[in-house]
Amino acid sequence: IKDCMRGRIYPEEGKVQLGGIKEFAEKLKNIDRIIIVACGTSWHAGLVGEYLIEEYARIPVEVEYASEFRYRNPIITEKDVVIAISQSGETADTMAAIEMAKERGATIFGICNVAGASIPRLTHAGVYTHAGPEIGVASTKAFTAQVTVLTLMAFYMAQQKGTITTSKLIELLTELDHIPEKIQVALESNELIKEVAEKIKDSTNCLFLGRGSGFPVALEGALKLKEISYIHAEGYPAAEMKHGPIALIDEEMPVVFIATQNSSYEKVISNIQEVKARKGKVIAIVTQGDTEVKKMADYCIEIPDANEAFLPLIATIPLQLLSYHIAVMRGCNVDQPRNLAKSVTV
Ligand code: F1P
Repeated sequence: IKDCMRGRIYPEEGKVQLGGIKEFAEKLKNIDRIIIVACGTSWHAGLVGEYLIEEYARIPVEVEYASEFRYRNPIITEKDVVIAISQSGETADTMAAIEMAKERGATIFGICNVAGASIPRLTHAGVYTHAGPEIGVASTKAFTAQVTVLTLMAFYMAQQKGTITTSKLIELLTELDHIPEKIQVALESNELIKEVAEKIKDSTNCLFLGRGSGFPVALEGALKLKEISYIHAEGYPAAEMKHGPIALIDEEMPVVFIATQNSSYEKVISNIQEVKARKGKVIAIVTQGDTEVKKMADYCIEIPDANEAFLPLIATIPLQLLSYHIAVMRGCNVDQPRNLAKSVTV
């Protein structure tokens, strides 16, 4: 967290420095809009970025699948900043989206793993995650690192625009500084997660539901399960459940809820009730010490309490572990899933 390339946080002073984009500090005060382009897991990180940038820097954000955006004729101006996110730095769709936005005058920032890849060469500025290459094909630590960089970017932009007070930044940066310890605590649920995996490993479908910053976490949980265990899984905003997916719920359907004690807690509880009323199996990621969700859920996995801004950094970890254990139990190769390439270059 402290050592993203040329980036540093000063919790005591309430200050963020991001060397990689510092030449654009002035421009950031006057931009109209940010467009985030990415694919797969990186796109989910982009959705977390949207939540954070809009919440703290008050800049409108659009998050686009690069694979779709590149073939549209989008309206882009010189006052737009495009943030391209890619673990490999080689994804062809993301590169094509950057080239198109650049031709139309946008400023391009990149969030990639390391220098030397193709995408950083196409951008005007950027921040490296330095997470190291993923050993497996499916992105895991890359997601955490991308979200960390986006968090720093959101706070940096808020600082530049004056949309956040120093005391609020001190509070947020102090908490951010302790997120690695909270992730460590989340990892301690590994044995329990293995037990849950055993119970649902033979399912053919699985739903993941969350609200607010928990929604991209739900999408990412579903994608990991699909990618490495080949179970059909869908992520939805919890409130969308009643607009379709609810028809699928019966005793055979595990539903994973991001049900931590954040702004949408009460609403998520009522979504859980709706699933239980239809005999769905509920697995809930809850805040340590929770009692309400525990009364209803079949399995609860606790994570430490955190500001909603940092929820994706912590809540994604148990979902990655859940997919991992299910995949291993089903005899799947977690590092080399069928049909998936590490860099999608065509
Ligand atoms: C995007 C991505 C990954 C996914 C898989 C295929 O890659 O969709 O999120 O796990 O490896 O590619 P990238 O642009 O982030 O390298």
